[in-house]
Amino acid sequence: MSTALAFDLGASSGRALLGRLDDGRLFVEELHRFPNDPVHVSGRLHWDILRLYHEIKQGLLAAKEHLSAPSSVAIDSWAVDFGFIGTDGELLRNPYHYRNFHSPEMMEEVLGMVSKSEIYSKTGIQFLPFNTIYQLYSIRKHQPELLAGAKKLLMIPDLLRYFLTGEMYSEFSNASTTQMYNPLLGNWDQELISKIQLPLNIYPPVLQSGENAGNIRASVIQELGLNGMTLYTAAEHDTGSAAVSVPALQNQFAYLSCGTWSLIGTEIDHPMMTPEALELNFTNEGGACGTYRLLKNIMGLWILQESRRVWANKGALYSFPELVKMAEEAEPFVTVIDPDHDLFLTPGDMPSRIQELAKRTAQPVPITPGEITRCILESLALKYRLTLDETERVSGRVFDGLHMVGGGIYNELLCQWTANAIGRPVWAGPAEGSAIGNLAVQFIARGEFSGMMEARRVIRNSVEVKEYEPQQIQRWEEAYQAFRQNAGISK
Ligand code: LFR
Repeated sequence: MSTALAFDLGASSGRALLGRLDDGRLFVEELHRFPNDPVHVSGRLHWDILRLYHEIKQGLLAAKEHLSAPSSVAIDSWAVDFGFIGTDGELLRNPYHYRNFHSPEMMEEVLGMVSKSEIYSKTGIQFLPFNTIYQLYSIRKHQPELLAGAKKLLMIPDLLRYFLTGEMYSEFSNASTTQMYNPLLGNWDQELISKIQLPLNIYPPVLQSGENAGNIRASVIQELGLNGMTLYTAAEHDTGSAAVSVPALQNQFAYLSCGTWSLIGTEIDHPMMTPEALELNFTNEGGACGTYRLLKNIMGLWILQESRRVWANKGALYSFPELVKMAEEAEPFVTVIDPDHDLFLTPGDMPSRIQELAKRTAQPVPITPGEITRCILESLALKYRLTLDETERVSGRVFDGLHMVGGGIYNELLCQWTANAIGRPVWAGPAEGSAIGNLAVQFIARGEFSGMMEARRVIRNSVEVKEYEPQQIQRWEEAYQAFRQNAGISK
């Protein structure tokens, strides 16, 4: 029996999925699910990394007890964040959350030292103020003692792997999101790193996805009573794993990985670092099997998750399905916002921020949770339309529909509105995209899939893919034109 274990850590929860290959189909079973609650300490937002490691151990224990115990394991997580290892091999400080937000000035300062076009020509990565490079620059400026004590920098999955194996490696898909990795050199860009006076020697060797990343330490094997298990690198950036899971049968397709973030784009073989891609701030993140993701980040369901949290704190706890139902009943196309407005990046009172933006753009102010949820979901669907059009422009491709993967597909209204907004079908599934992609990479590494094509064929045969046909196309086209005006989107 061929089984593998995937740990997929998202911004609000993590999960361990056991995948079993049987007769050309992939069977998936969730063994463990746990919250991932960031913690505010002294005004800073941290990931609770030791708790996450504890949960990984719980997942390993559950897998060990399983009838078909896995022989390999891999970890993926969100990108850009990291921890430092000191000279004694210990973790220095708890890693910061990228929404801790080291302020946009850090990116501006770095761009004063190296031009945007130079950084882009070296990395191909979109400019987001929380990219590792700007976080590191901020640490150099404000906490130089921390950087001085750092022997190695490990991204979140690297760090968890290190706790398990004692070996320090980085991985291509996640390393690319630092905006310090040069895909043309196939390595960290030392010239860029030295131009902004960051340390040169703290970046570990970069493995590709699907490489052997070491054995679990004897002490961990003993503690958990494990039989040996090989640790592989997945596409350790969750979006990279999600892309592997897209059950597309042709090789030029558009996808939307829909969760806390919405990542929309297409898979390409070589980074496209063109002036147009730079102007539209498209990224070329590294992927599995040497692929790249030409895509853009859209703020995503984060705005709704935070709104829900704020309402709950005020004593009104709604489930997501309740919010979606209220949105469906609210009046259509009253107010739209640009979900990517800076106002929405940091945690906080999203309903008030939406109301503030509505006022600033002279639109009716949504009041009720139904009105606010409707505003968020319509605005997201319309932003997907804009970004899909841009993806076609930058890639020179034409897409006849959009694949949606990730937990966001449980929101059927959003799937339908996305189909309406793009005027093309949406194919939704799988929901556990990142974990399934993580498993697929392990099976590729083990030679049980010949490559991505076969992985996608098997996934297509194994998961439900729901098709949404576009409706009310004319109405949504008009709404799209109004969105571009009202949300202040000129291009
Ligand atoms: C999605 C994701 C995005 C990345 C953001 C921050 O989970 O990994 O791809 O831009 O989180 O790391």
